Amino acid sequence: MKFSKNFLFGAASAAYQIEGAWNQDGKGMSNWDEFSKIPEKTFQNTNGDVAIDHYNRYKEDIALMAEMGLESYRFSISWSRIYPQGHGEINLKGIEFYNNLIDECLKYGIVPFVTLYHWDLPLTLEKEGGWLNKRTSDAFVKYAKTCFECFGDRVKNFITFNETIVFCGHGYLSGTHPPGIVGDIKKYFQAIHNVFYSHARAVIEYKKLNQYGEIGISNVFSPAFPVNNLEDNVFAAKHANEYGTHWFYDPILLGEYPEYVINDLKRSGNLPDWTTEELSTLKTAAPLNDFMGLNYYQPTRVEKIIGNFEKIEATRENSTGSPGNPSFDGVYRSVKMDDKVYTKWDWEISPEGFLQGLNMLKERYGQIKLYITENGLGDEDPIIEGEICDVPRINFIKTHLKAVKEAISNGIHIRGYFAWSVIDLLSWLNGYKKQYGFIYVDHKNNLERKKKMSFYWYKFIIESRGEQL
Ligand code: BGP
Repeated sequence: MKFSKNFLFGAASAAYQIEGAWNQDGKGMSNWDEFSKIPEKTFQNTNGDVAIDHYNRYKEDIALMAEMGLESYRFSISWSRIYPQGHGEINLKGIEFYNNLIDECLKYGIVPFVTLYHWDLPLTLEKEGGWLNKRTSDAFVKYAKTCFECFGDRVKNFITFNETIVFCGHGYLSGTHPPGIVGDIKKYFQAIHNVFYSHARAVIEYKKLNQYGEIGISNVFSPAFPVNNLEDNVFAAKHANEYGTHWFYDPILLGEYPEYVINDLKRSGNLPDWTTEELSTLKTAAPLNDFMGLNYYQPTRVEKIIGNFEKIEATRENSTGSPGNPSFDGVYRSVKMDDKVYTKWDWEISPEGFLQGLNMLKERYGQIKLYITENGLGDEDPIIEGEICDVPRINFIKTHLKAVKEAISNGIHIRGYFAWSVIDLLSWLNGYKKQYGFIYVDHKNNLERKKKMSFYWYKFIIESRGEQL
């Protein structure tokens, strides 16, 4: 089977991780511009001040993407380039940059797939309470409308938010992303709700403009499975899916939060402070949502915690997605299993879990349009005689694309696949050491770009529409 002509083969990035130029052309400070400078917050104190300087080298990068035959490029807009203070004055230089970037994509027939919020919040807004302040929602809607109005003639695919569970979880539970708050469950749920309300409002505004494009959101997709069939562990997996999946998918796709979690939050006093207007806005927006973006890296294997649960202090090292942590409510823990395969950063490699999870989604939400908006292998790529031989990445993407193929033949509606990442970039908590790209960036040699083995492989897969996977 070949992937149909409608299926988009893409690759992704995010502004803070590639652009650099943190204070160029009128850009305001973002929360990450500040947070990454706090000693020990990031791996070897790396930050995105320069990143891979994509802001100044985008033409070269897009030309490489075109050479690879990329059909779509998912990138994010840095809010503080458009509104340096979050709201207020617009920065025309910021608009100009993204206009140029979009036009450069279109020059080669690359479909721009635009994320509005990939974690870099204007610092002024963070200081005013960030996602806990409902005025941030107003500012987001204004920013989103500006992007629709300025870019929507050429951009037909918008993603509002990237991975709400990650920036809220890291921001309010583990404290390893801005605003660096630790263990505040109430704030965690409040921030999530404010984000989803903002998403819903942006979707409604987008549809009013009749731009005949599509809008959705990208969520982490990490389906939970019990480590064995013991009743306790089966329960743990159900609990984990309610909190980690349904809480994030139901409000978008069904327009309401899952009862199971609501009941728990009522008991524990952690229910967000929401209004009936906000809840009805979620309901109104749900059917207007065009697609769901899934960021899949690994499943979660869980077991129930029996007896007392020892809280472990969150550190950068134990907050980077590897198993071993207890859930915030002490109900279950994620487990590294002997019979599974893991990356160097202890992320499980499981195309089977991907397929199984996709079937679970279909069961709960029916036929929805999906894009895989992130999937890829973080590795330290071997360099042999000057060539970047990232064979493990080829195998990773190959097996996951095969799972996508199988899912499509099972009637799951997947319209595109975006590898993370198009080019090596800054990992939020793992610096430049953890590589994901098809294109290598030489940090010892003026950030020179070099094609990896996977570059040629992906080019071939796109050309042959995955027939030989
Ligand atoms: C996702 C983010 C990306 C990217 C990716 C890889 O959660 O949306 O921005 O960072 O994960 O993560 P890491 O760099 O931690 O391996």
